[in-house]
Amino acid sequence: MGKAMKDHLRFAVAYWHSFCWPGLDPFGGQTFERPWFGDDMASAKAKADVAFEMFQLLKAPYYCFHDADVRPEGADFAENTRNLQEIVEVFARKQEETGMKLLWGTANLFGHARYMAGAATNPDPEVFAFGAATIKTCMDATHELGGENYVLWGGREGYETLLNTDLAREDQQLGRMLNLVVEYKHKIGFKGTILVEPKPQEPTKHQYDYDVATVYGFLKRHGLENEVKMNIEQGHAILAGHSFEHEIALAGALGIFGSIDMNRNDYQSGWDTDQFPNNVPEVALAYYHILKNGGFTTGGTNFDAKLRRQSLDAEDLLMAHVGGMDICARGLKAAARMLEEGSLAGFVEDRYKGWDAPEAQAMLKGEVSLDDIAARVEAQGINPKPRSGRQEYLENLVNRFV
Ligand code: GLO
Ligand code: NI
Ligand code: NI
Ligand code: NI
Repeated sequence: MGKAMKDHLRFAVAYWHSFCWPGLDPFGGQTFERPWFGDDMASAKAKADVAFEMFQLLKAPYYCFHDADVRPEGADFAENTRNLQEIVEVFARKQEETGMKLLWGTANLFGHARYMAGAATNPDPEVFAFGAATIKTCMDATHELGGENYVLWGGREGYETLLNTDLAREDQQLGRMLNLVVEYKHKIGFKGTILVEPKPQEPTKHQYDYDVATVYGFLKRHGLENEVKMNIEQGHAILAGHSFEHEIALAGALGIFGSIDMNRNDYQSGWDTDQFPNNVPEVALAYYHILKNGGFTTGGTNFDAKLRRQSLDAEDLLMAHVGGMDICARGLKAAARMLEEGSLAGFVEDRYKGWDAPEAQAMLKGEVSLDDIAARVEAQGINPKPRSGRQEYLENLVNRFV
């Protein structure tokens, strides 16, 4: 593989699940007690101390955060901005001291009640404005901290019922918001990548950024396909009825692969369970497609994973990340060995043979019509024999490398 393992994995710790998640679910409240929980500036700073201490223990090179994870909630936009700025100064100092880097920043446009009906797609233009202003502040913070990407997960951009929803209008609003983000990125000279994170449902019944294919159509519609890439999450791929590697491979094929949110939804999950990864063959297939696509350029492996409600001990948080890193390292090694061994490339080459021929190229390039093709098939007596696919052999291959 050349580079050291961790340079390929580019691990990041997610601030929200690690240091803010209190162990609640829709049926019960907080189960965790942490000394740094609290909604004032002193708690936010205590949280930053413990977060950077853990980042260093893990030797994770990166972290990621939402504004609302790291600063106390202010009474208005101006106070939010001041609070965030105070924390950005703390983070800048800590990055300097520890060598930790920011993989990406993002705005939480889903937690506060004002975003109950969405942010960019909210029917109220003042919510759109408040959301846009908040994104600006978070992009400034990300830029100041040398963030390598900026992420937009469409928190509540979706609908609860079509009967009160104007789909065309909401698509236009969402497209305008993303264009504002891209325009601002260029204005301030932010060199990082803008990433959209698809998810099919939860918290809304239907999320607009459903999956990679849907978001690609959206980007094309709004002229953004060369400006925006994807942050792909394992659990979201499963909820959309795909596999993680499907979403990664498709983004690679469309030229919009960016980064991953690593976690695990297993076959029983009906919602985003955000477990830490625990299945090496699955992880190996994901990294196989990432490596095949050239590896991470600006993205990385962000653990968007949280402790189970019963994991009361803070030590579990450290162990969960250690275990997750181990699973990813094993998956990456297996993926690299699959690529090195090379038999898959041979199978693929074999499977598509024949397309180099001039007649085949003419079909692909649109130089011949259906009439021309039919005439040639008849004249040459073309009558293809079935080709062997070796599915069973191929799908077992990964298990020989894990
Ligand atoms: C929720 C998402 C969420 C995002 C985060 C960063 O399901 O996975 O955690 O990753 O808001 O954009
Ligand atoms: Ni995520
Ligand atoms: Ni998620
Ligand atoms: Ni999450």
